[in-house]
Amino acid sequence: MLRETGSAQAALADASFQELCRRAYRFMLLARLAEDKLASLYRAGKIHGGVFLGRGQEALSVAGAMALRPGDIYAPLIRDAAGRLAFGEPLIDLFRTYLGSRLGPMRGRDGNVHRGDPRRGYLAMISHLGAMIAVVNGALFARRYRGQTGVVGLASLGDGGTSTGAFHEGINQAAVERLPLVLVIANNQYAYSTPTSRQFACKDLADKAPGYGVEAHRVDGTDLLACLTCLHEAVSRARAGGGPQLVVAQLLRLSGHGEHDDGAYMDPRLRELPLGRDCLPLAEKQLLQRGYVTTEELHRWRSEAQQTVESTAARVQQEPAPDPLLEDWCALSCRDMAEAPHGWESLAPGAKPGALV
Ligand SMILES: Cc1ncc(C[n+]2csc(CCOP(=O)(O)OP(=O)(O)O)c2C)c(N)n1
Repeated sequence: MLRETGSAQAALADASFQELCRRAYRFMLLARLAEDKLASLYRAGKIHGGVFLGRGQEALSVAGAMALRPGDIYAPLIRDAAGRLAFGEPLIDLFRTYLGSRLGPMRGRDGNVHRGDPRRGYLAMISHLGAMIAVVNGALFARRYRGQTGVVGLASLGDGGTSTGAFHEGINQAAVERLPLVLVIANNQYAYSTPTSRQFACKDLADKAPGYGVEAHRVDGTDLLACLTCLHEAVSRARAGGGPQLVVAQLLRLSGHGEHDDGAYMDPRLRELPLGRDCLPLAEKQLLQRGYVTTEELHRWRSEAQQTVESTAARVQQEPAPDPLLEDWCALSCRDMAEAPHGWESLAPGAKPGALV
């Protein structure tokens, strides 16, 4: 069955919906300002790996994470900085990973986004292209075998990811096993430089859902209020035993694939369509129109978020890089990642990381 997201906040009481919108907007804003800062650090040659941004996808990203509860499973992708923050990741982890700080969750060994906190159900991504669906399924099976109920797993995906075998296997398995999986597809019109016309032949990606026997939801990914409502609905249905839910959002990637890519292949006419709108100013307009915020609050929030971003970036730039002589070189997989206290503040510079294993 296909569900269109119509009336906002139908399932949510008005006061709590207002609070949800306000919080969601602040995470979107913080993510946008932080990513703008990362882009400028990249241009200044301060970041050695690639930089992959979620500009234009913050509303969808934040809505997915905010629909979850503690104990749920969250598998974000490269465009989910906003969702990661909303799921509880400290802002400093974003900067520490990109800037290669030894105090970061990956101890400076990953240059961009493969971080997580598995003990909290926050999974580190393997690959962008559908690989995380099976991992979320596995985590949901584990909860089921332990007798834990009411847990939902949310996996993020791009339109390109839906063309892979991993997508087919993952969604099919979730459907057959009626796992509480919410699969959120950000159809941002390109998979790197490949347009959707070269990616799939169905009219809409939501059309794939009935073939697998799962419920689909379509949403305008530029509209924060619609995203919050839709994701709340999808997560609630999965939690209530409705089986996997496929959410398909229409939006546009507002940057290149990464900051190394100018996106010159993108059709400029897409920016003129509703899906080409920037969700951040649109959210501001919506919140003001509904009387959920005042102009003064918006100004204050922006300046506070900018200060937080600047001070975090400055602090991380002073932190040590990994020392090859001290590293245990467990690549990206080691017991520390799953078992050490969140963040690596506890690991004093000079201490041997392997000591925690
Ligand atoms: C198995 C695999 N093949 C190729 C890549 C390189 N790659 C990373 S992202 C990407 C495009 C993904 O497009 P889409 O799923 O639409 O997500 P978007 O980047 O648009 O958010 C590619 C080809 C990869 N990470 N993994």
